[in-house]
Amino acid sequence: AVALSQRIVRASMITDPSTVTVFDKIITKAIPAFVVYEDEDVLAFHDSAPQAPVHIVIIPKFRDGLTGLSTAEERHKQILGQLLYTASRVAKMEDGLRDGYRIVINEGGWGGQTVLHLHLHLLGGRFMAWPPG
Ligand code: D5M
Repeated sequence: AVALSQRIVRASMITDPSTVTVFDKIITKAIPAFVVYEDEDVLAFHDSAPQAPVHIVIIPKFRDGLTGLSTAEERHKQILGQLLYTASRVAKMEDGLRDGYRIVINEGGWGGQTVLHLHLHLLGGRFMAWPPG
């Protein structure tokens, strides 16, 4: 019951998809982040509320309507591939992920999404239980 109420609180944090999110501020360096990888298209940085010993967020630098996975369109196929490929590359750089890791995309209220800018979670450094919470 506690977990469900937390989820509902998280779901209610989702607001207007046209708004600037905290990730825009990280992209423009208006707020600091521990960046582990960056190129023209994607940015990877430490999650500020880590759920595992290694917890990295990977985002497209240009949101282009991708508030989440549910708004993906044909034109997004390349960036979607780049995000997963980046996860694979970043995972290789992280000692704590040598024994495996988990990729998560939280989508929508019941998926536990709080930031309306598509992002992958790269988690590891401990055994990742299944099913997830
Ligand atoms: O994941 C959104 C994630 O974004 C959540 O795990 C916290 C993280 N977050 C939020 N603000 C920051 C800053 N400023 N730096 C680093 N990480 C941040 P979701 O899947 O939408 O719940």
